[in-house]
Amino acid sequence: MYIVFIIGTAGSGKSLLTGTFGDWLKMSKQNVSIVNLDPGAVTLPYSPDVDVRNYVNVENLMEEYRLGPNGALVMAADLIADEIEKITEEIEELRSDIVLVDTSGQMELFAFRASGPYIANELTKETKAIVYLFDSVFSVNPLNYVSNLFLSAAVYNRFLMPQLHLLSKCDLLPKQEVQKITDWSTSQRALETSIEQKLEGTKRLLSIDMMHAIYRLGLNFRLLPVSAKTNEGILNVNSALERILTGGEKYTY
Ligand SMILES: Nc1nc2c(ncn2[C@@H]2O[C@H](COP(=O)(O)OP(=O)(O)O)[C@@H](O)[C@H]2O)c(=O)[nH]1
Ligand SMILES: [Mg+2]
Repeated sequence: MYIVFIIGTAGSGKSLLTGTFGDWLKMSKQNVSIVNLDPGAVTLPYSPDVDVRNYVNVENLMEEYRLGPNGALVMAADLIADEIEKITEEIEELRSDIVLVDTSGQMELFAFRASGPYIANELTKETKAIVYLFDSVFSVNPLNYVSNLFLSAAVYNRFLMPQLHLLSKCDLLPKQEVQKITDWSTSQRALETSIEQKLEGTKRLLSIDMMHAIYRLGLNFRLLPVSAKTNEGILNVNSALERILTGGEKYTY
């Protein structure tokens, strides 16, 4: 069994990609299950096989502890850790070959609290990977793009799992814009040129410095464009994931 955590900033398309990719894997005759780890999800674009909302209820927490929605979400994120054995049992009973895990809408609840990496590590002892989403529309600006690179590096440092980086919602940008952003991910020169064209003043200096730091630290990597609306790029995403998880084999024979 392989476990894939989908992570990205709020609204970057985690839930929809979880659903779309799950459907795509099913159509490819792969034995896939979906886990919802977002206690704050109101509606989901898929029906989860395991749902953390059956274990923690944000509305009850708000009432019981007189918390606002944010406080309750933080508390819920930590309470999931106490239920990890039961959730793991539920996942193992599914006997799937690949499990997609949709994480909290607000990324920091999963990535930047103690409970997130604990949950990720304890959730079965199977082989795991992270899919990190760069929102296309947000990433058009080179300063946003480099900022997001640092965020993805922070996620990597927190989980220390193989990480695949996707440019999500690529259907929302013209083809040449998508190409430009993916070029930034493989060519420092391309990124530098765009920073010089699009930014000035402090933003330009900051972006250049951050870009140099990224290349010095080896944090750069290839971004794969994907759309959960049109399915564009899904095949590439799957091939890259297979390479990471299985060395290029299918999950289910
Ligand atoms: N056009 C387009 N919209 C998307 C795509 N993926 C997600 N969305 C929309 O973006 C919004 C946020 O998506 P969601 O999956 O809930 O993001 P999450 O907060 O990361 O789980 C929703 O309105 C989705 O319908 C995509 O690939 N293309
Ligand atoms: Mg979501």
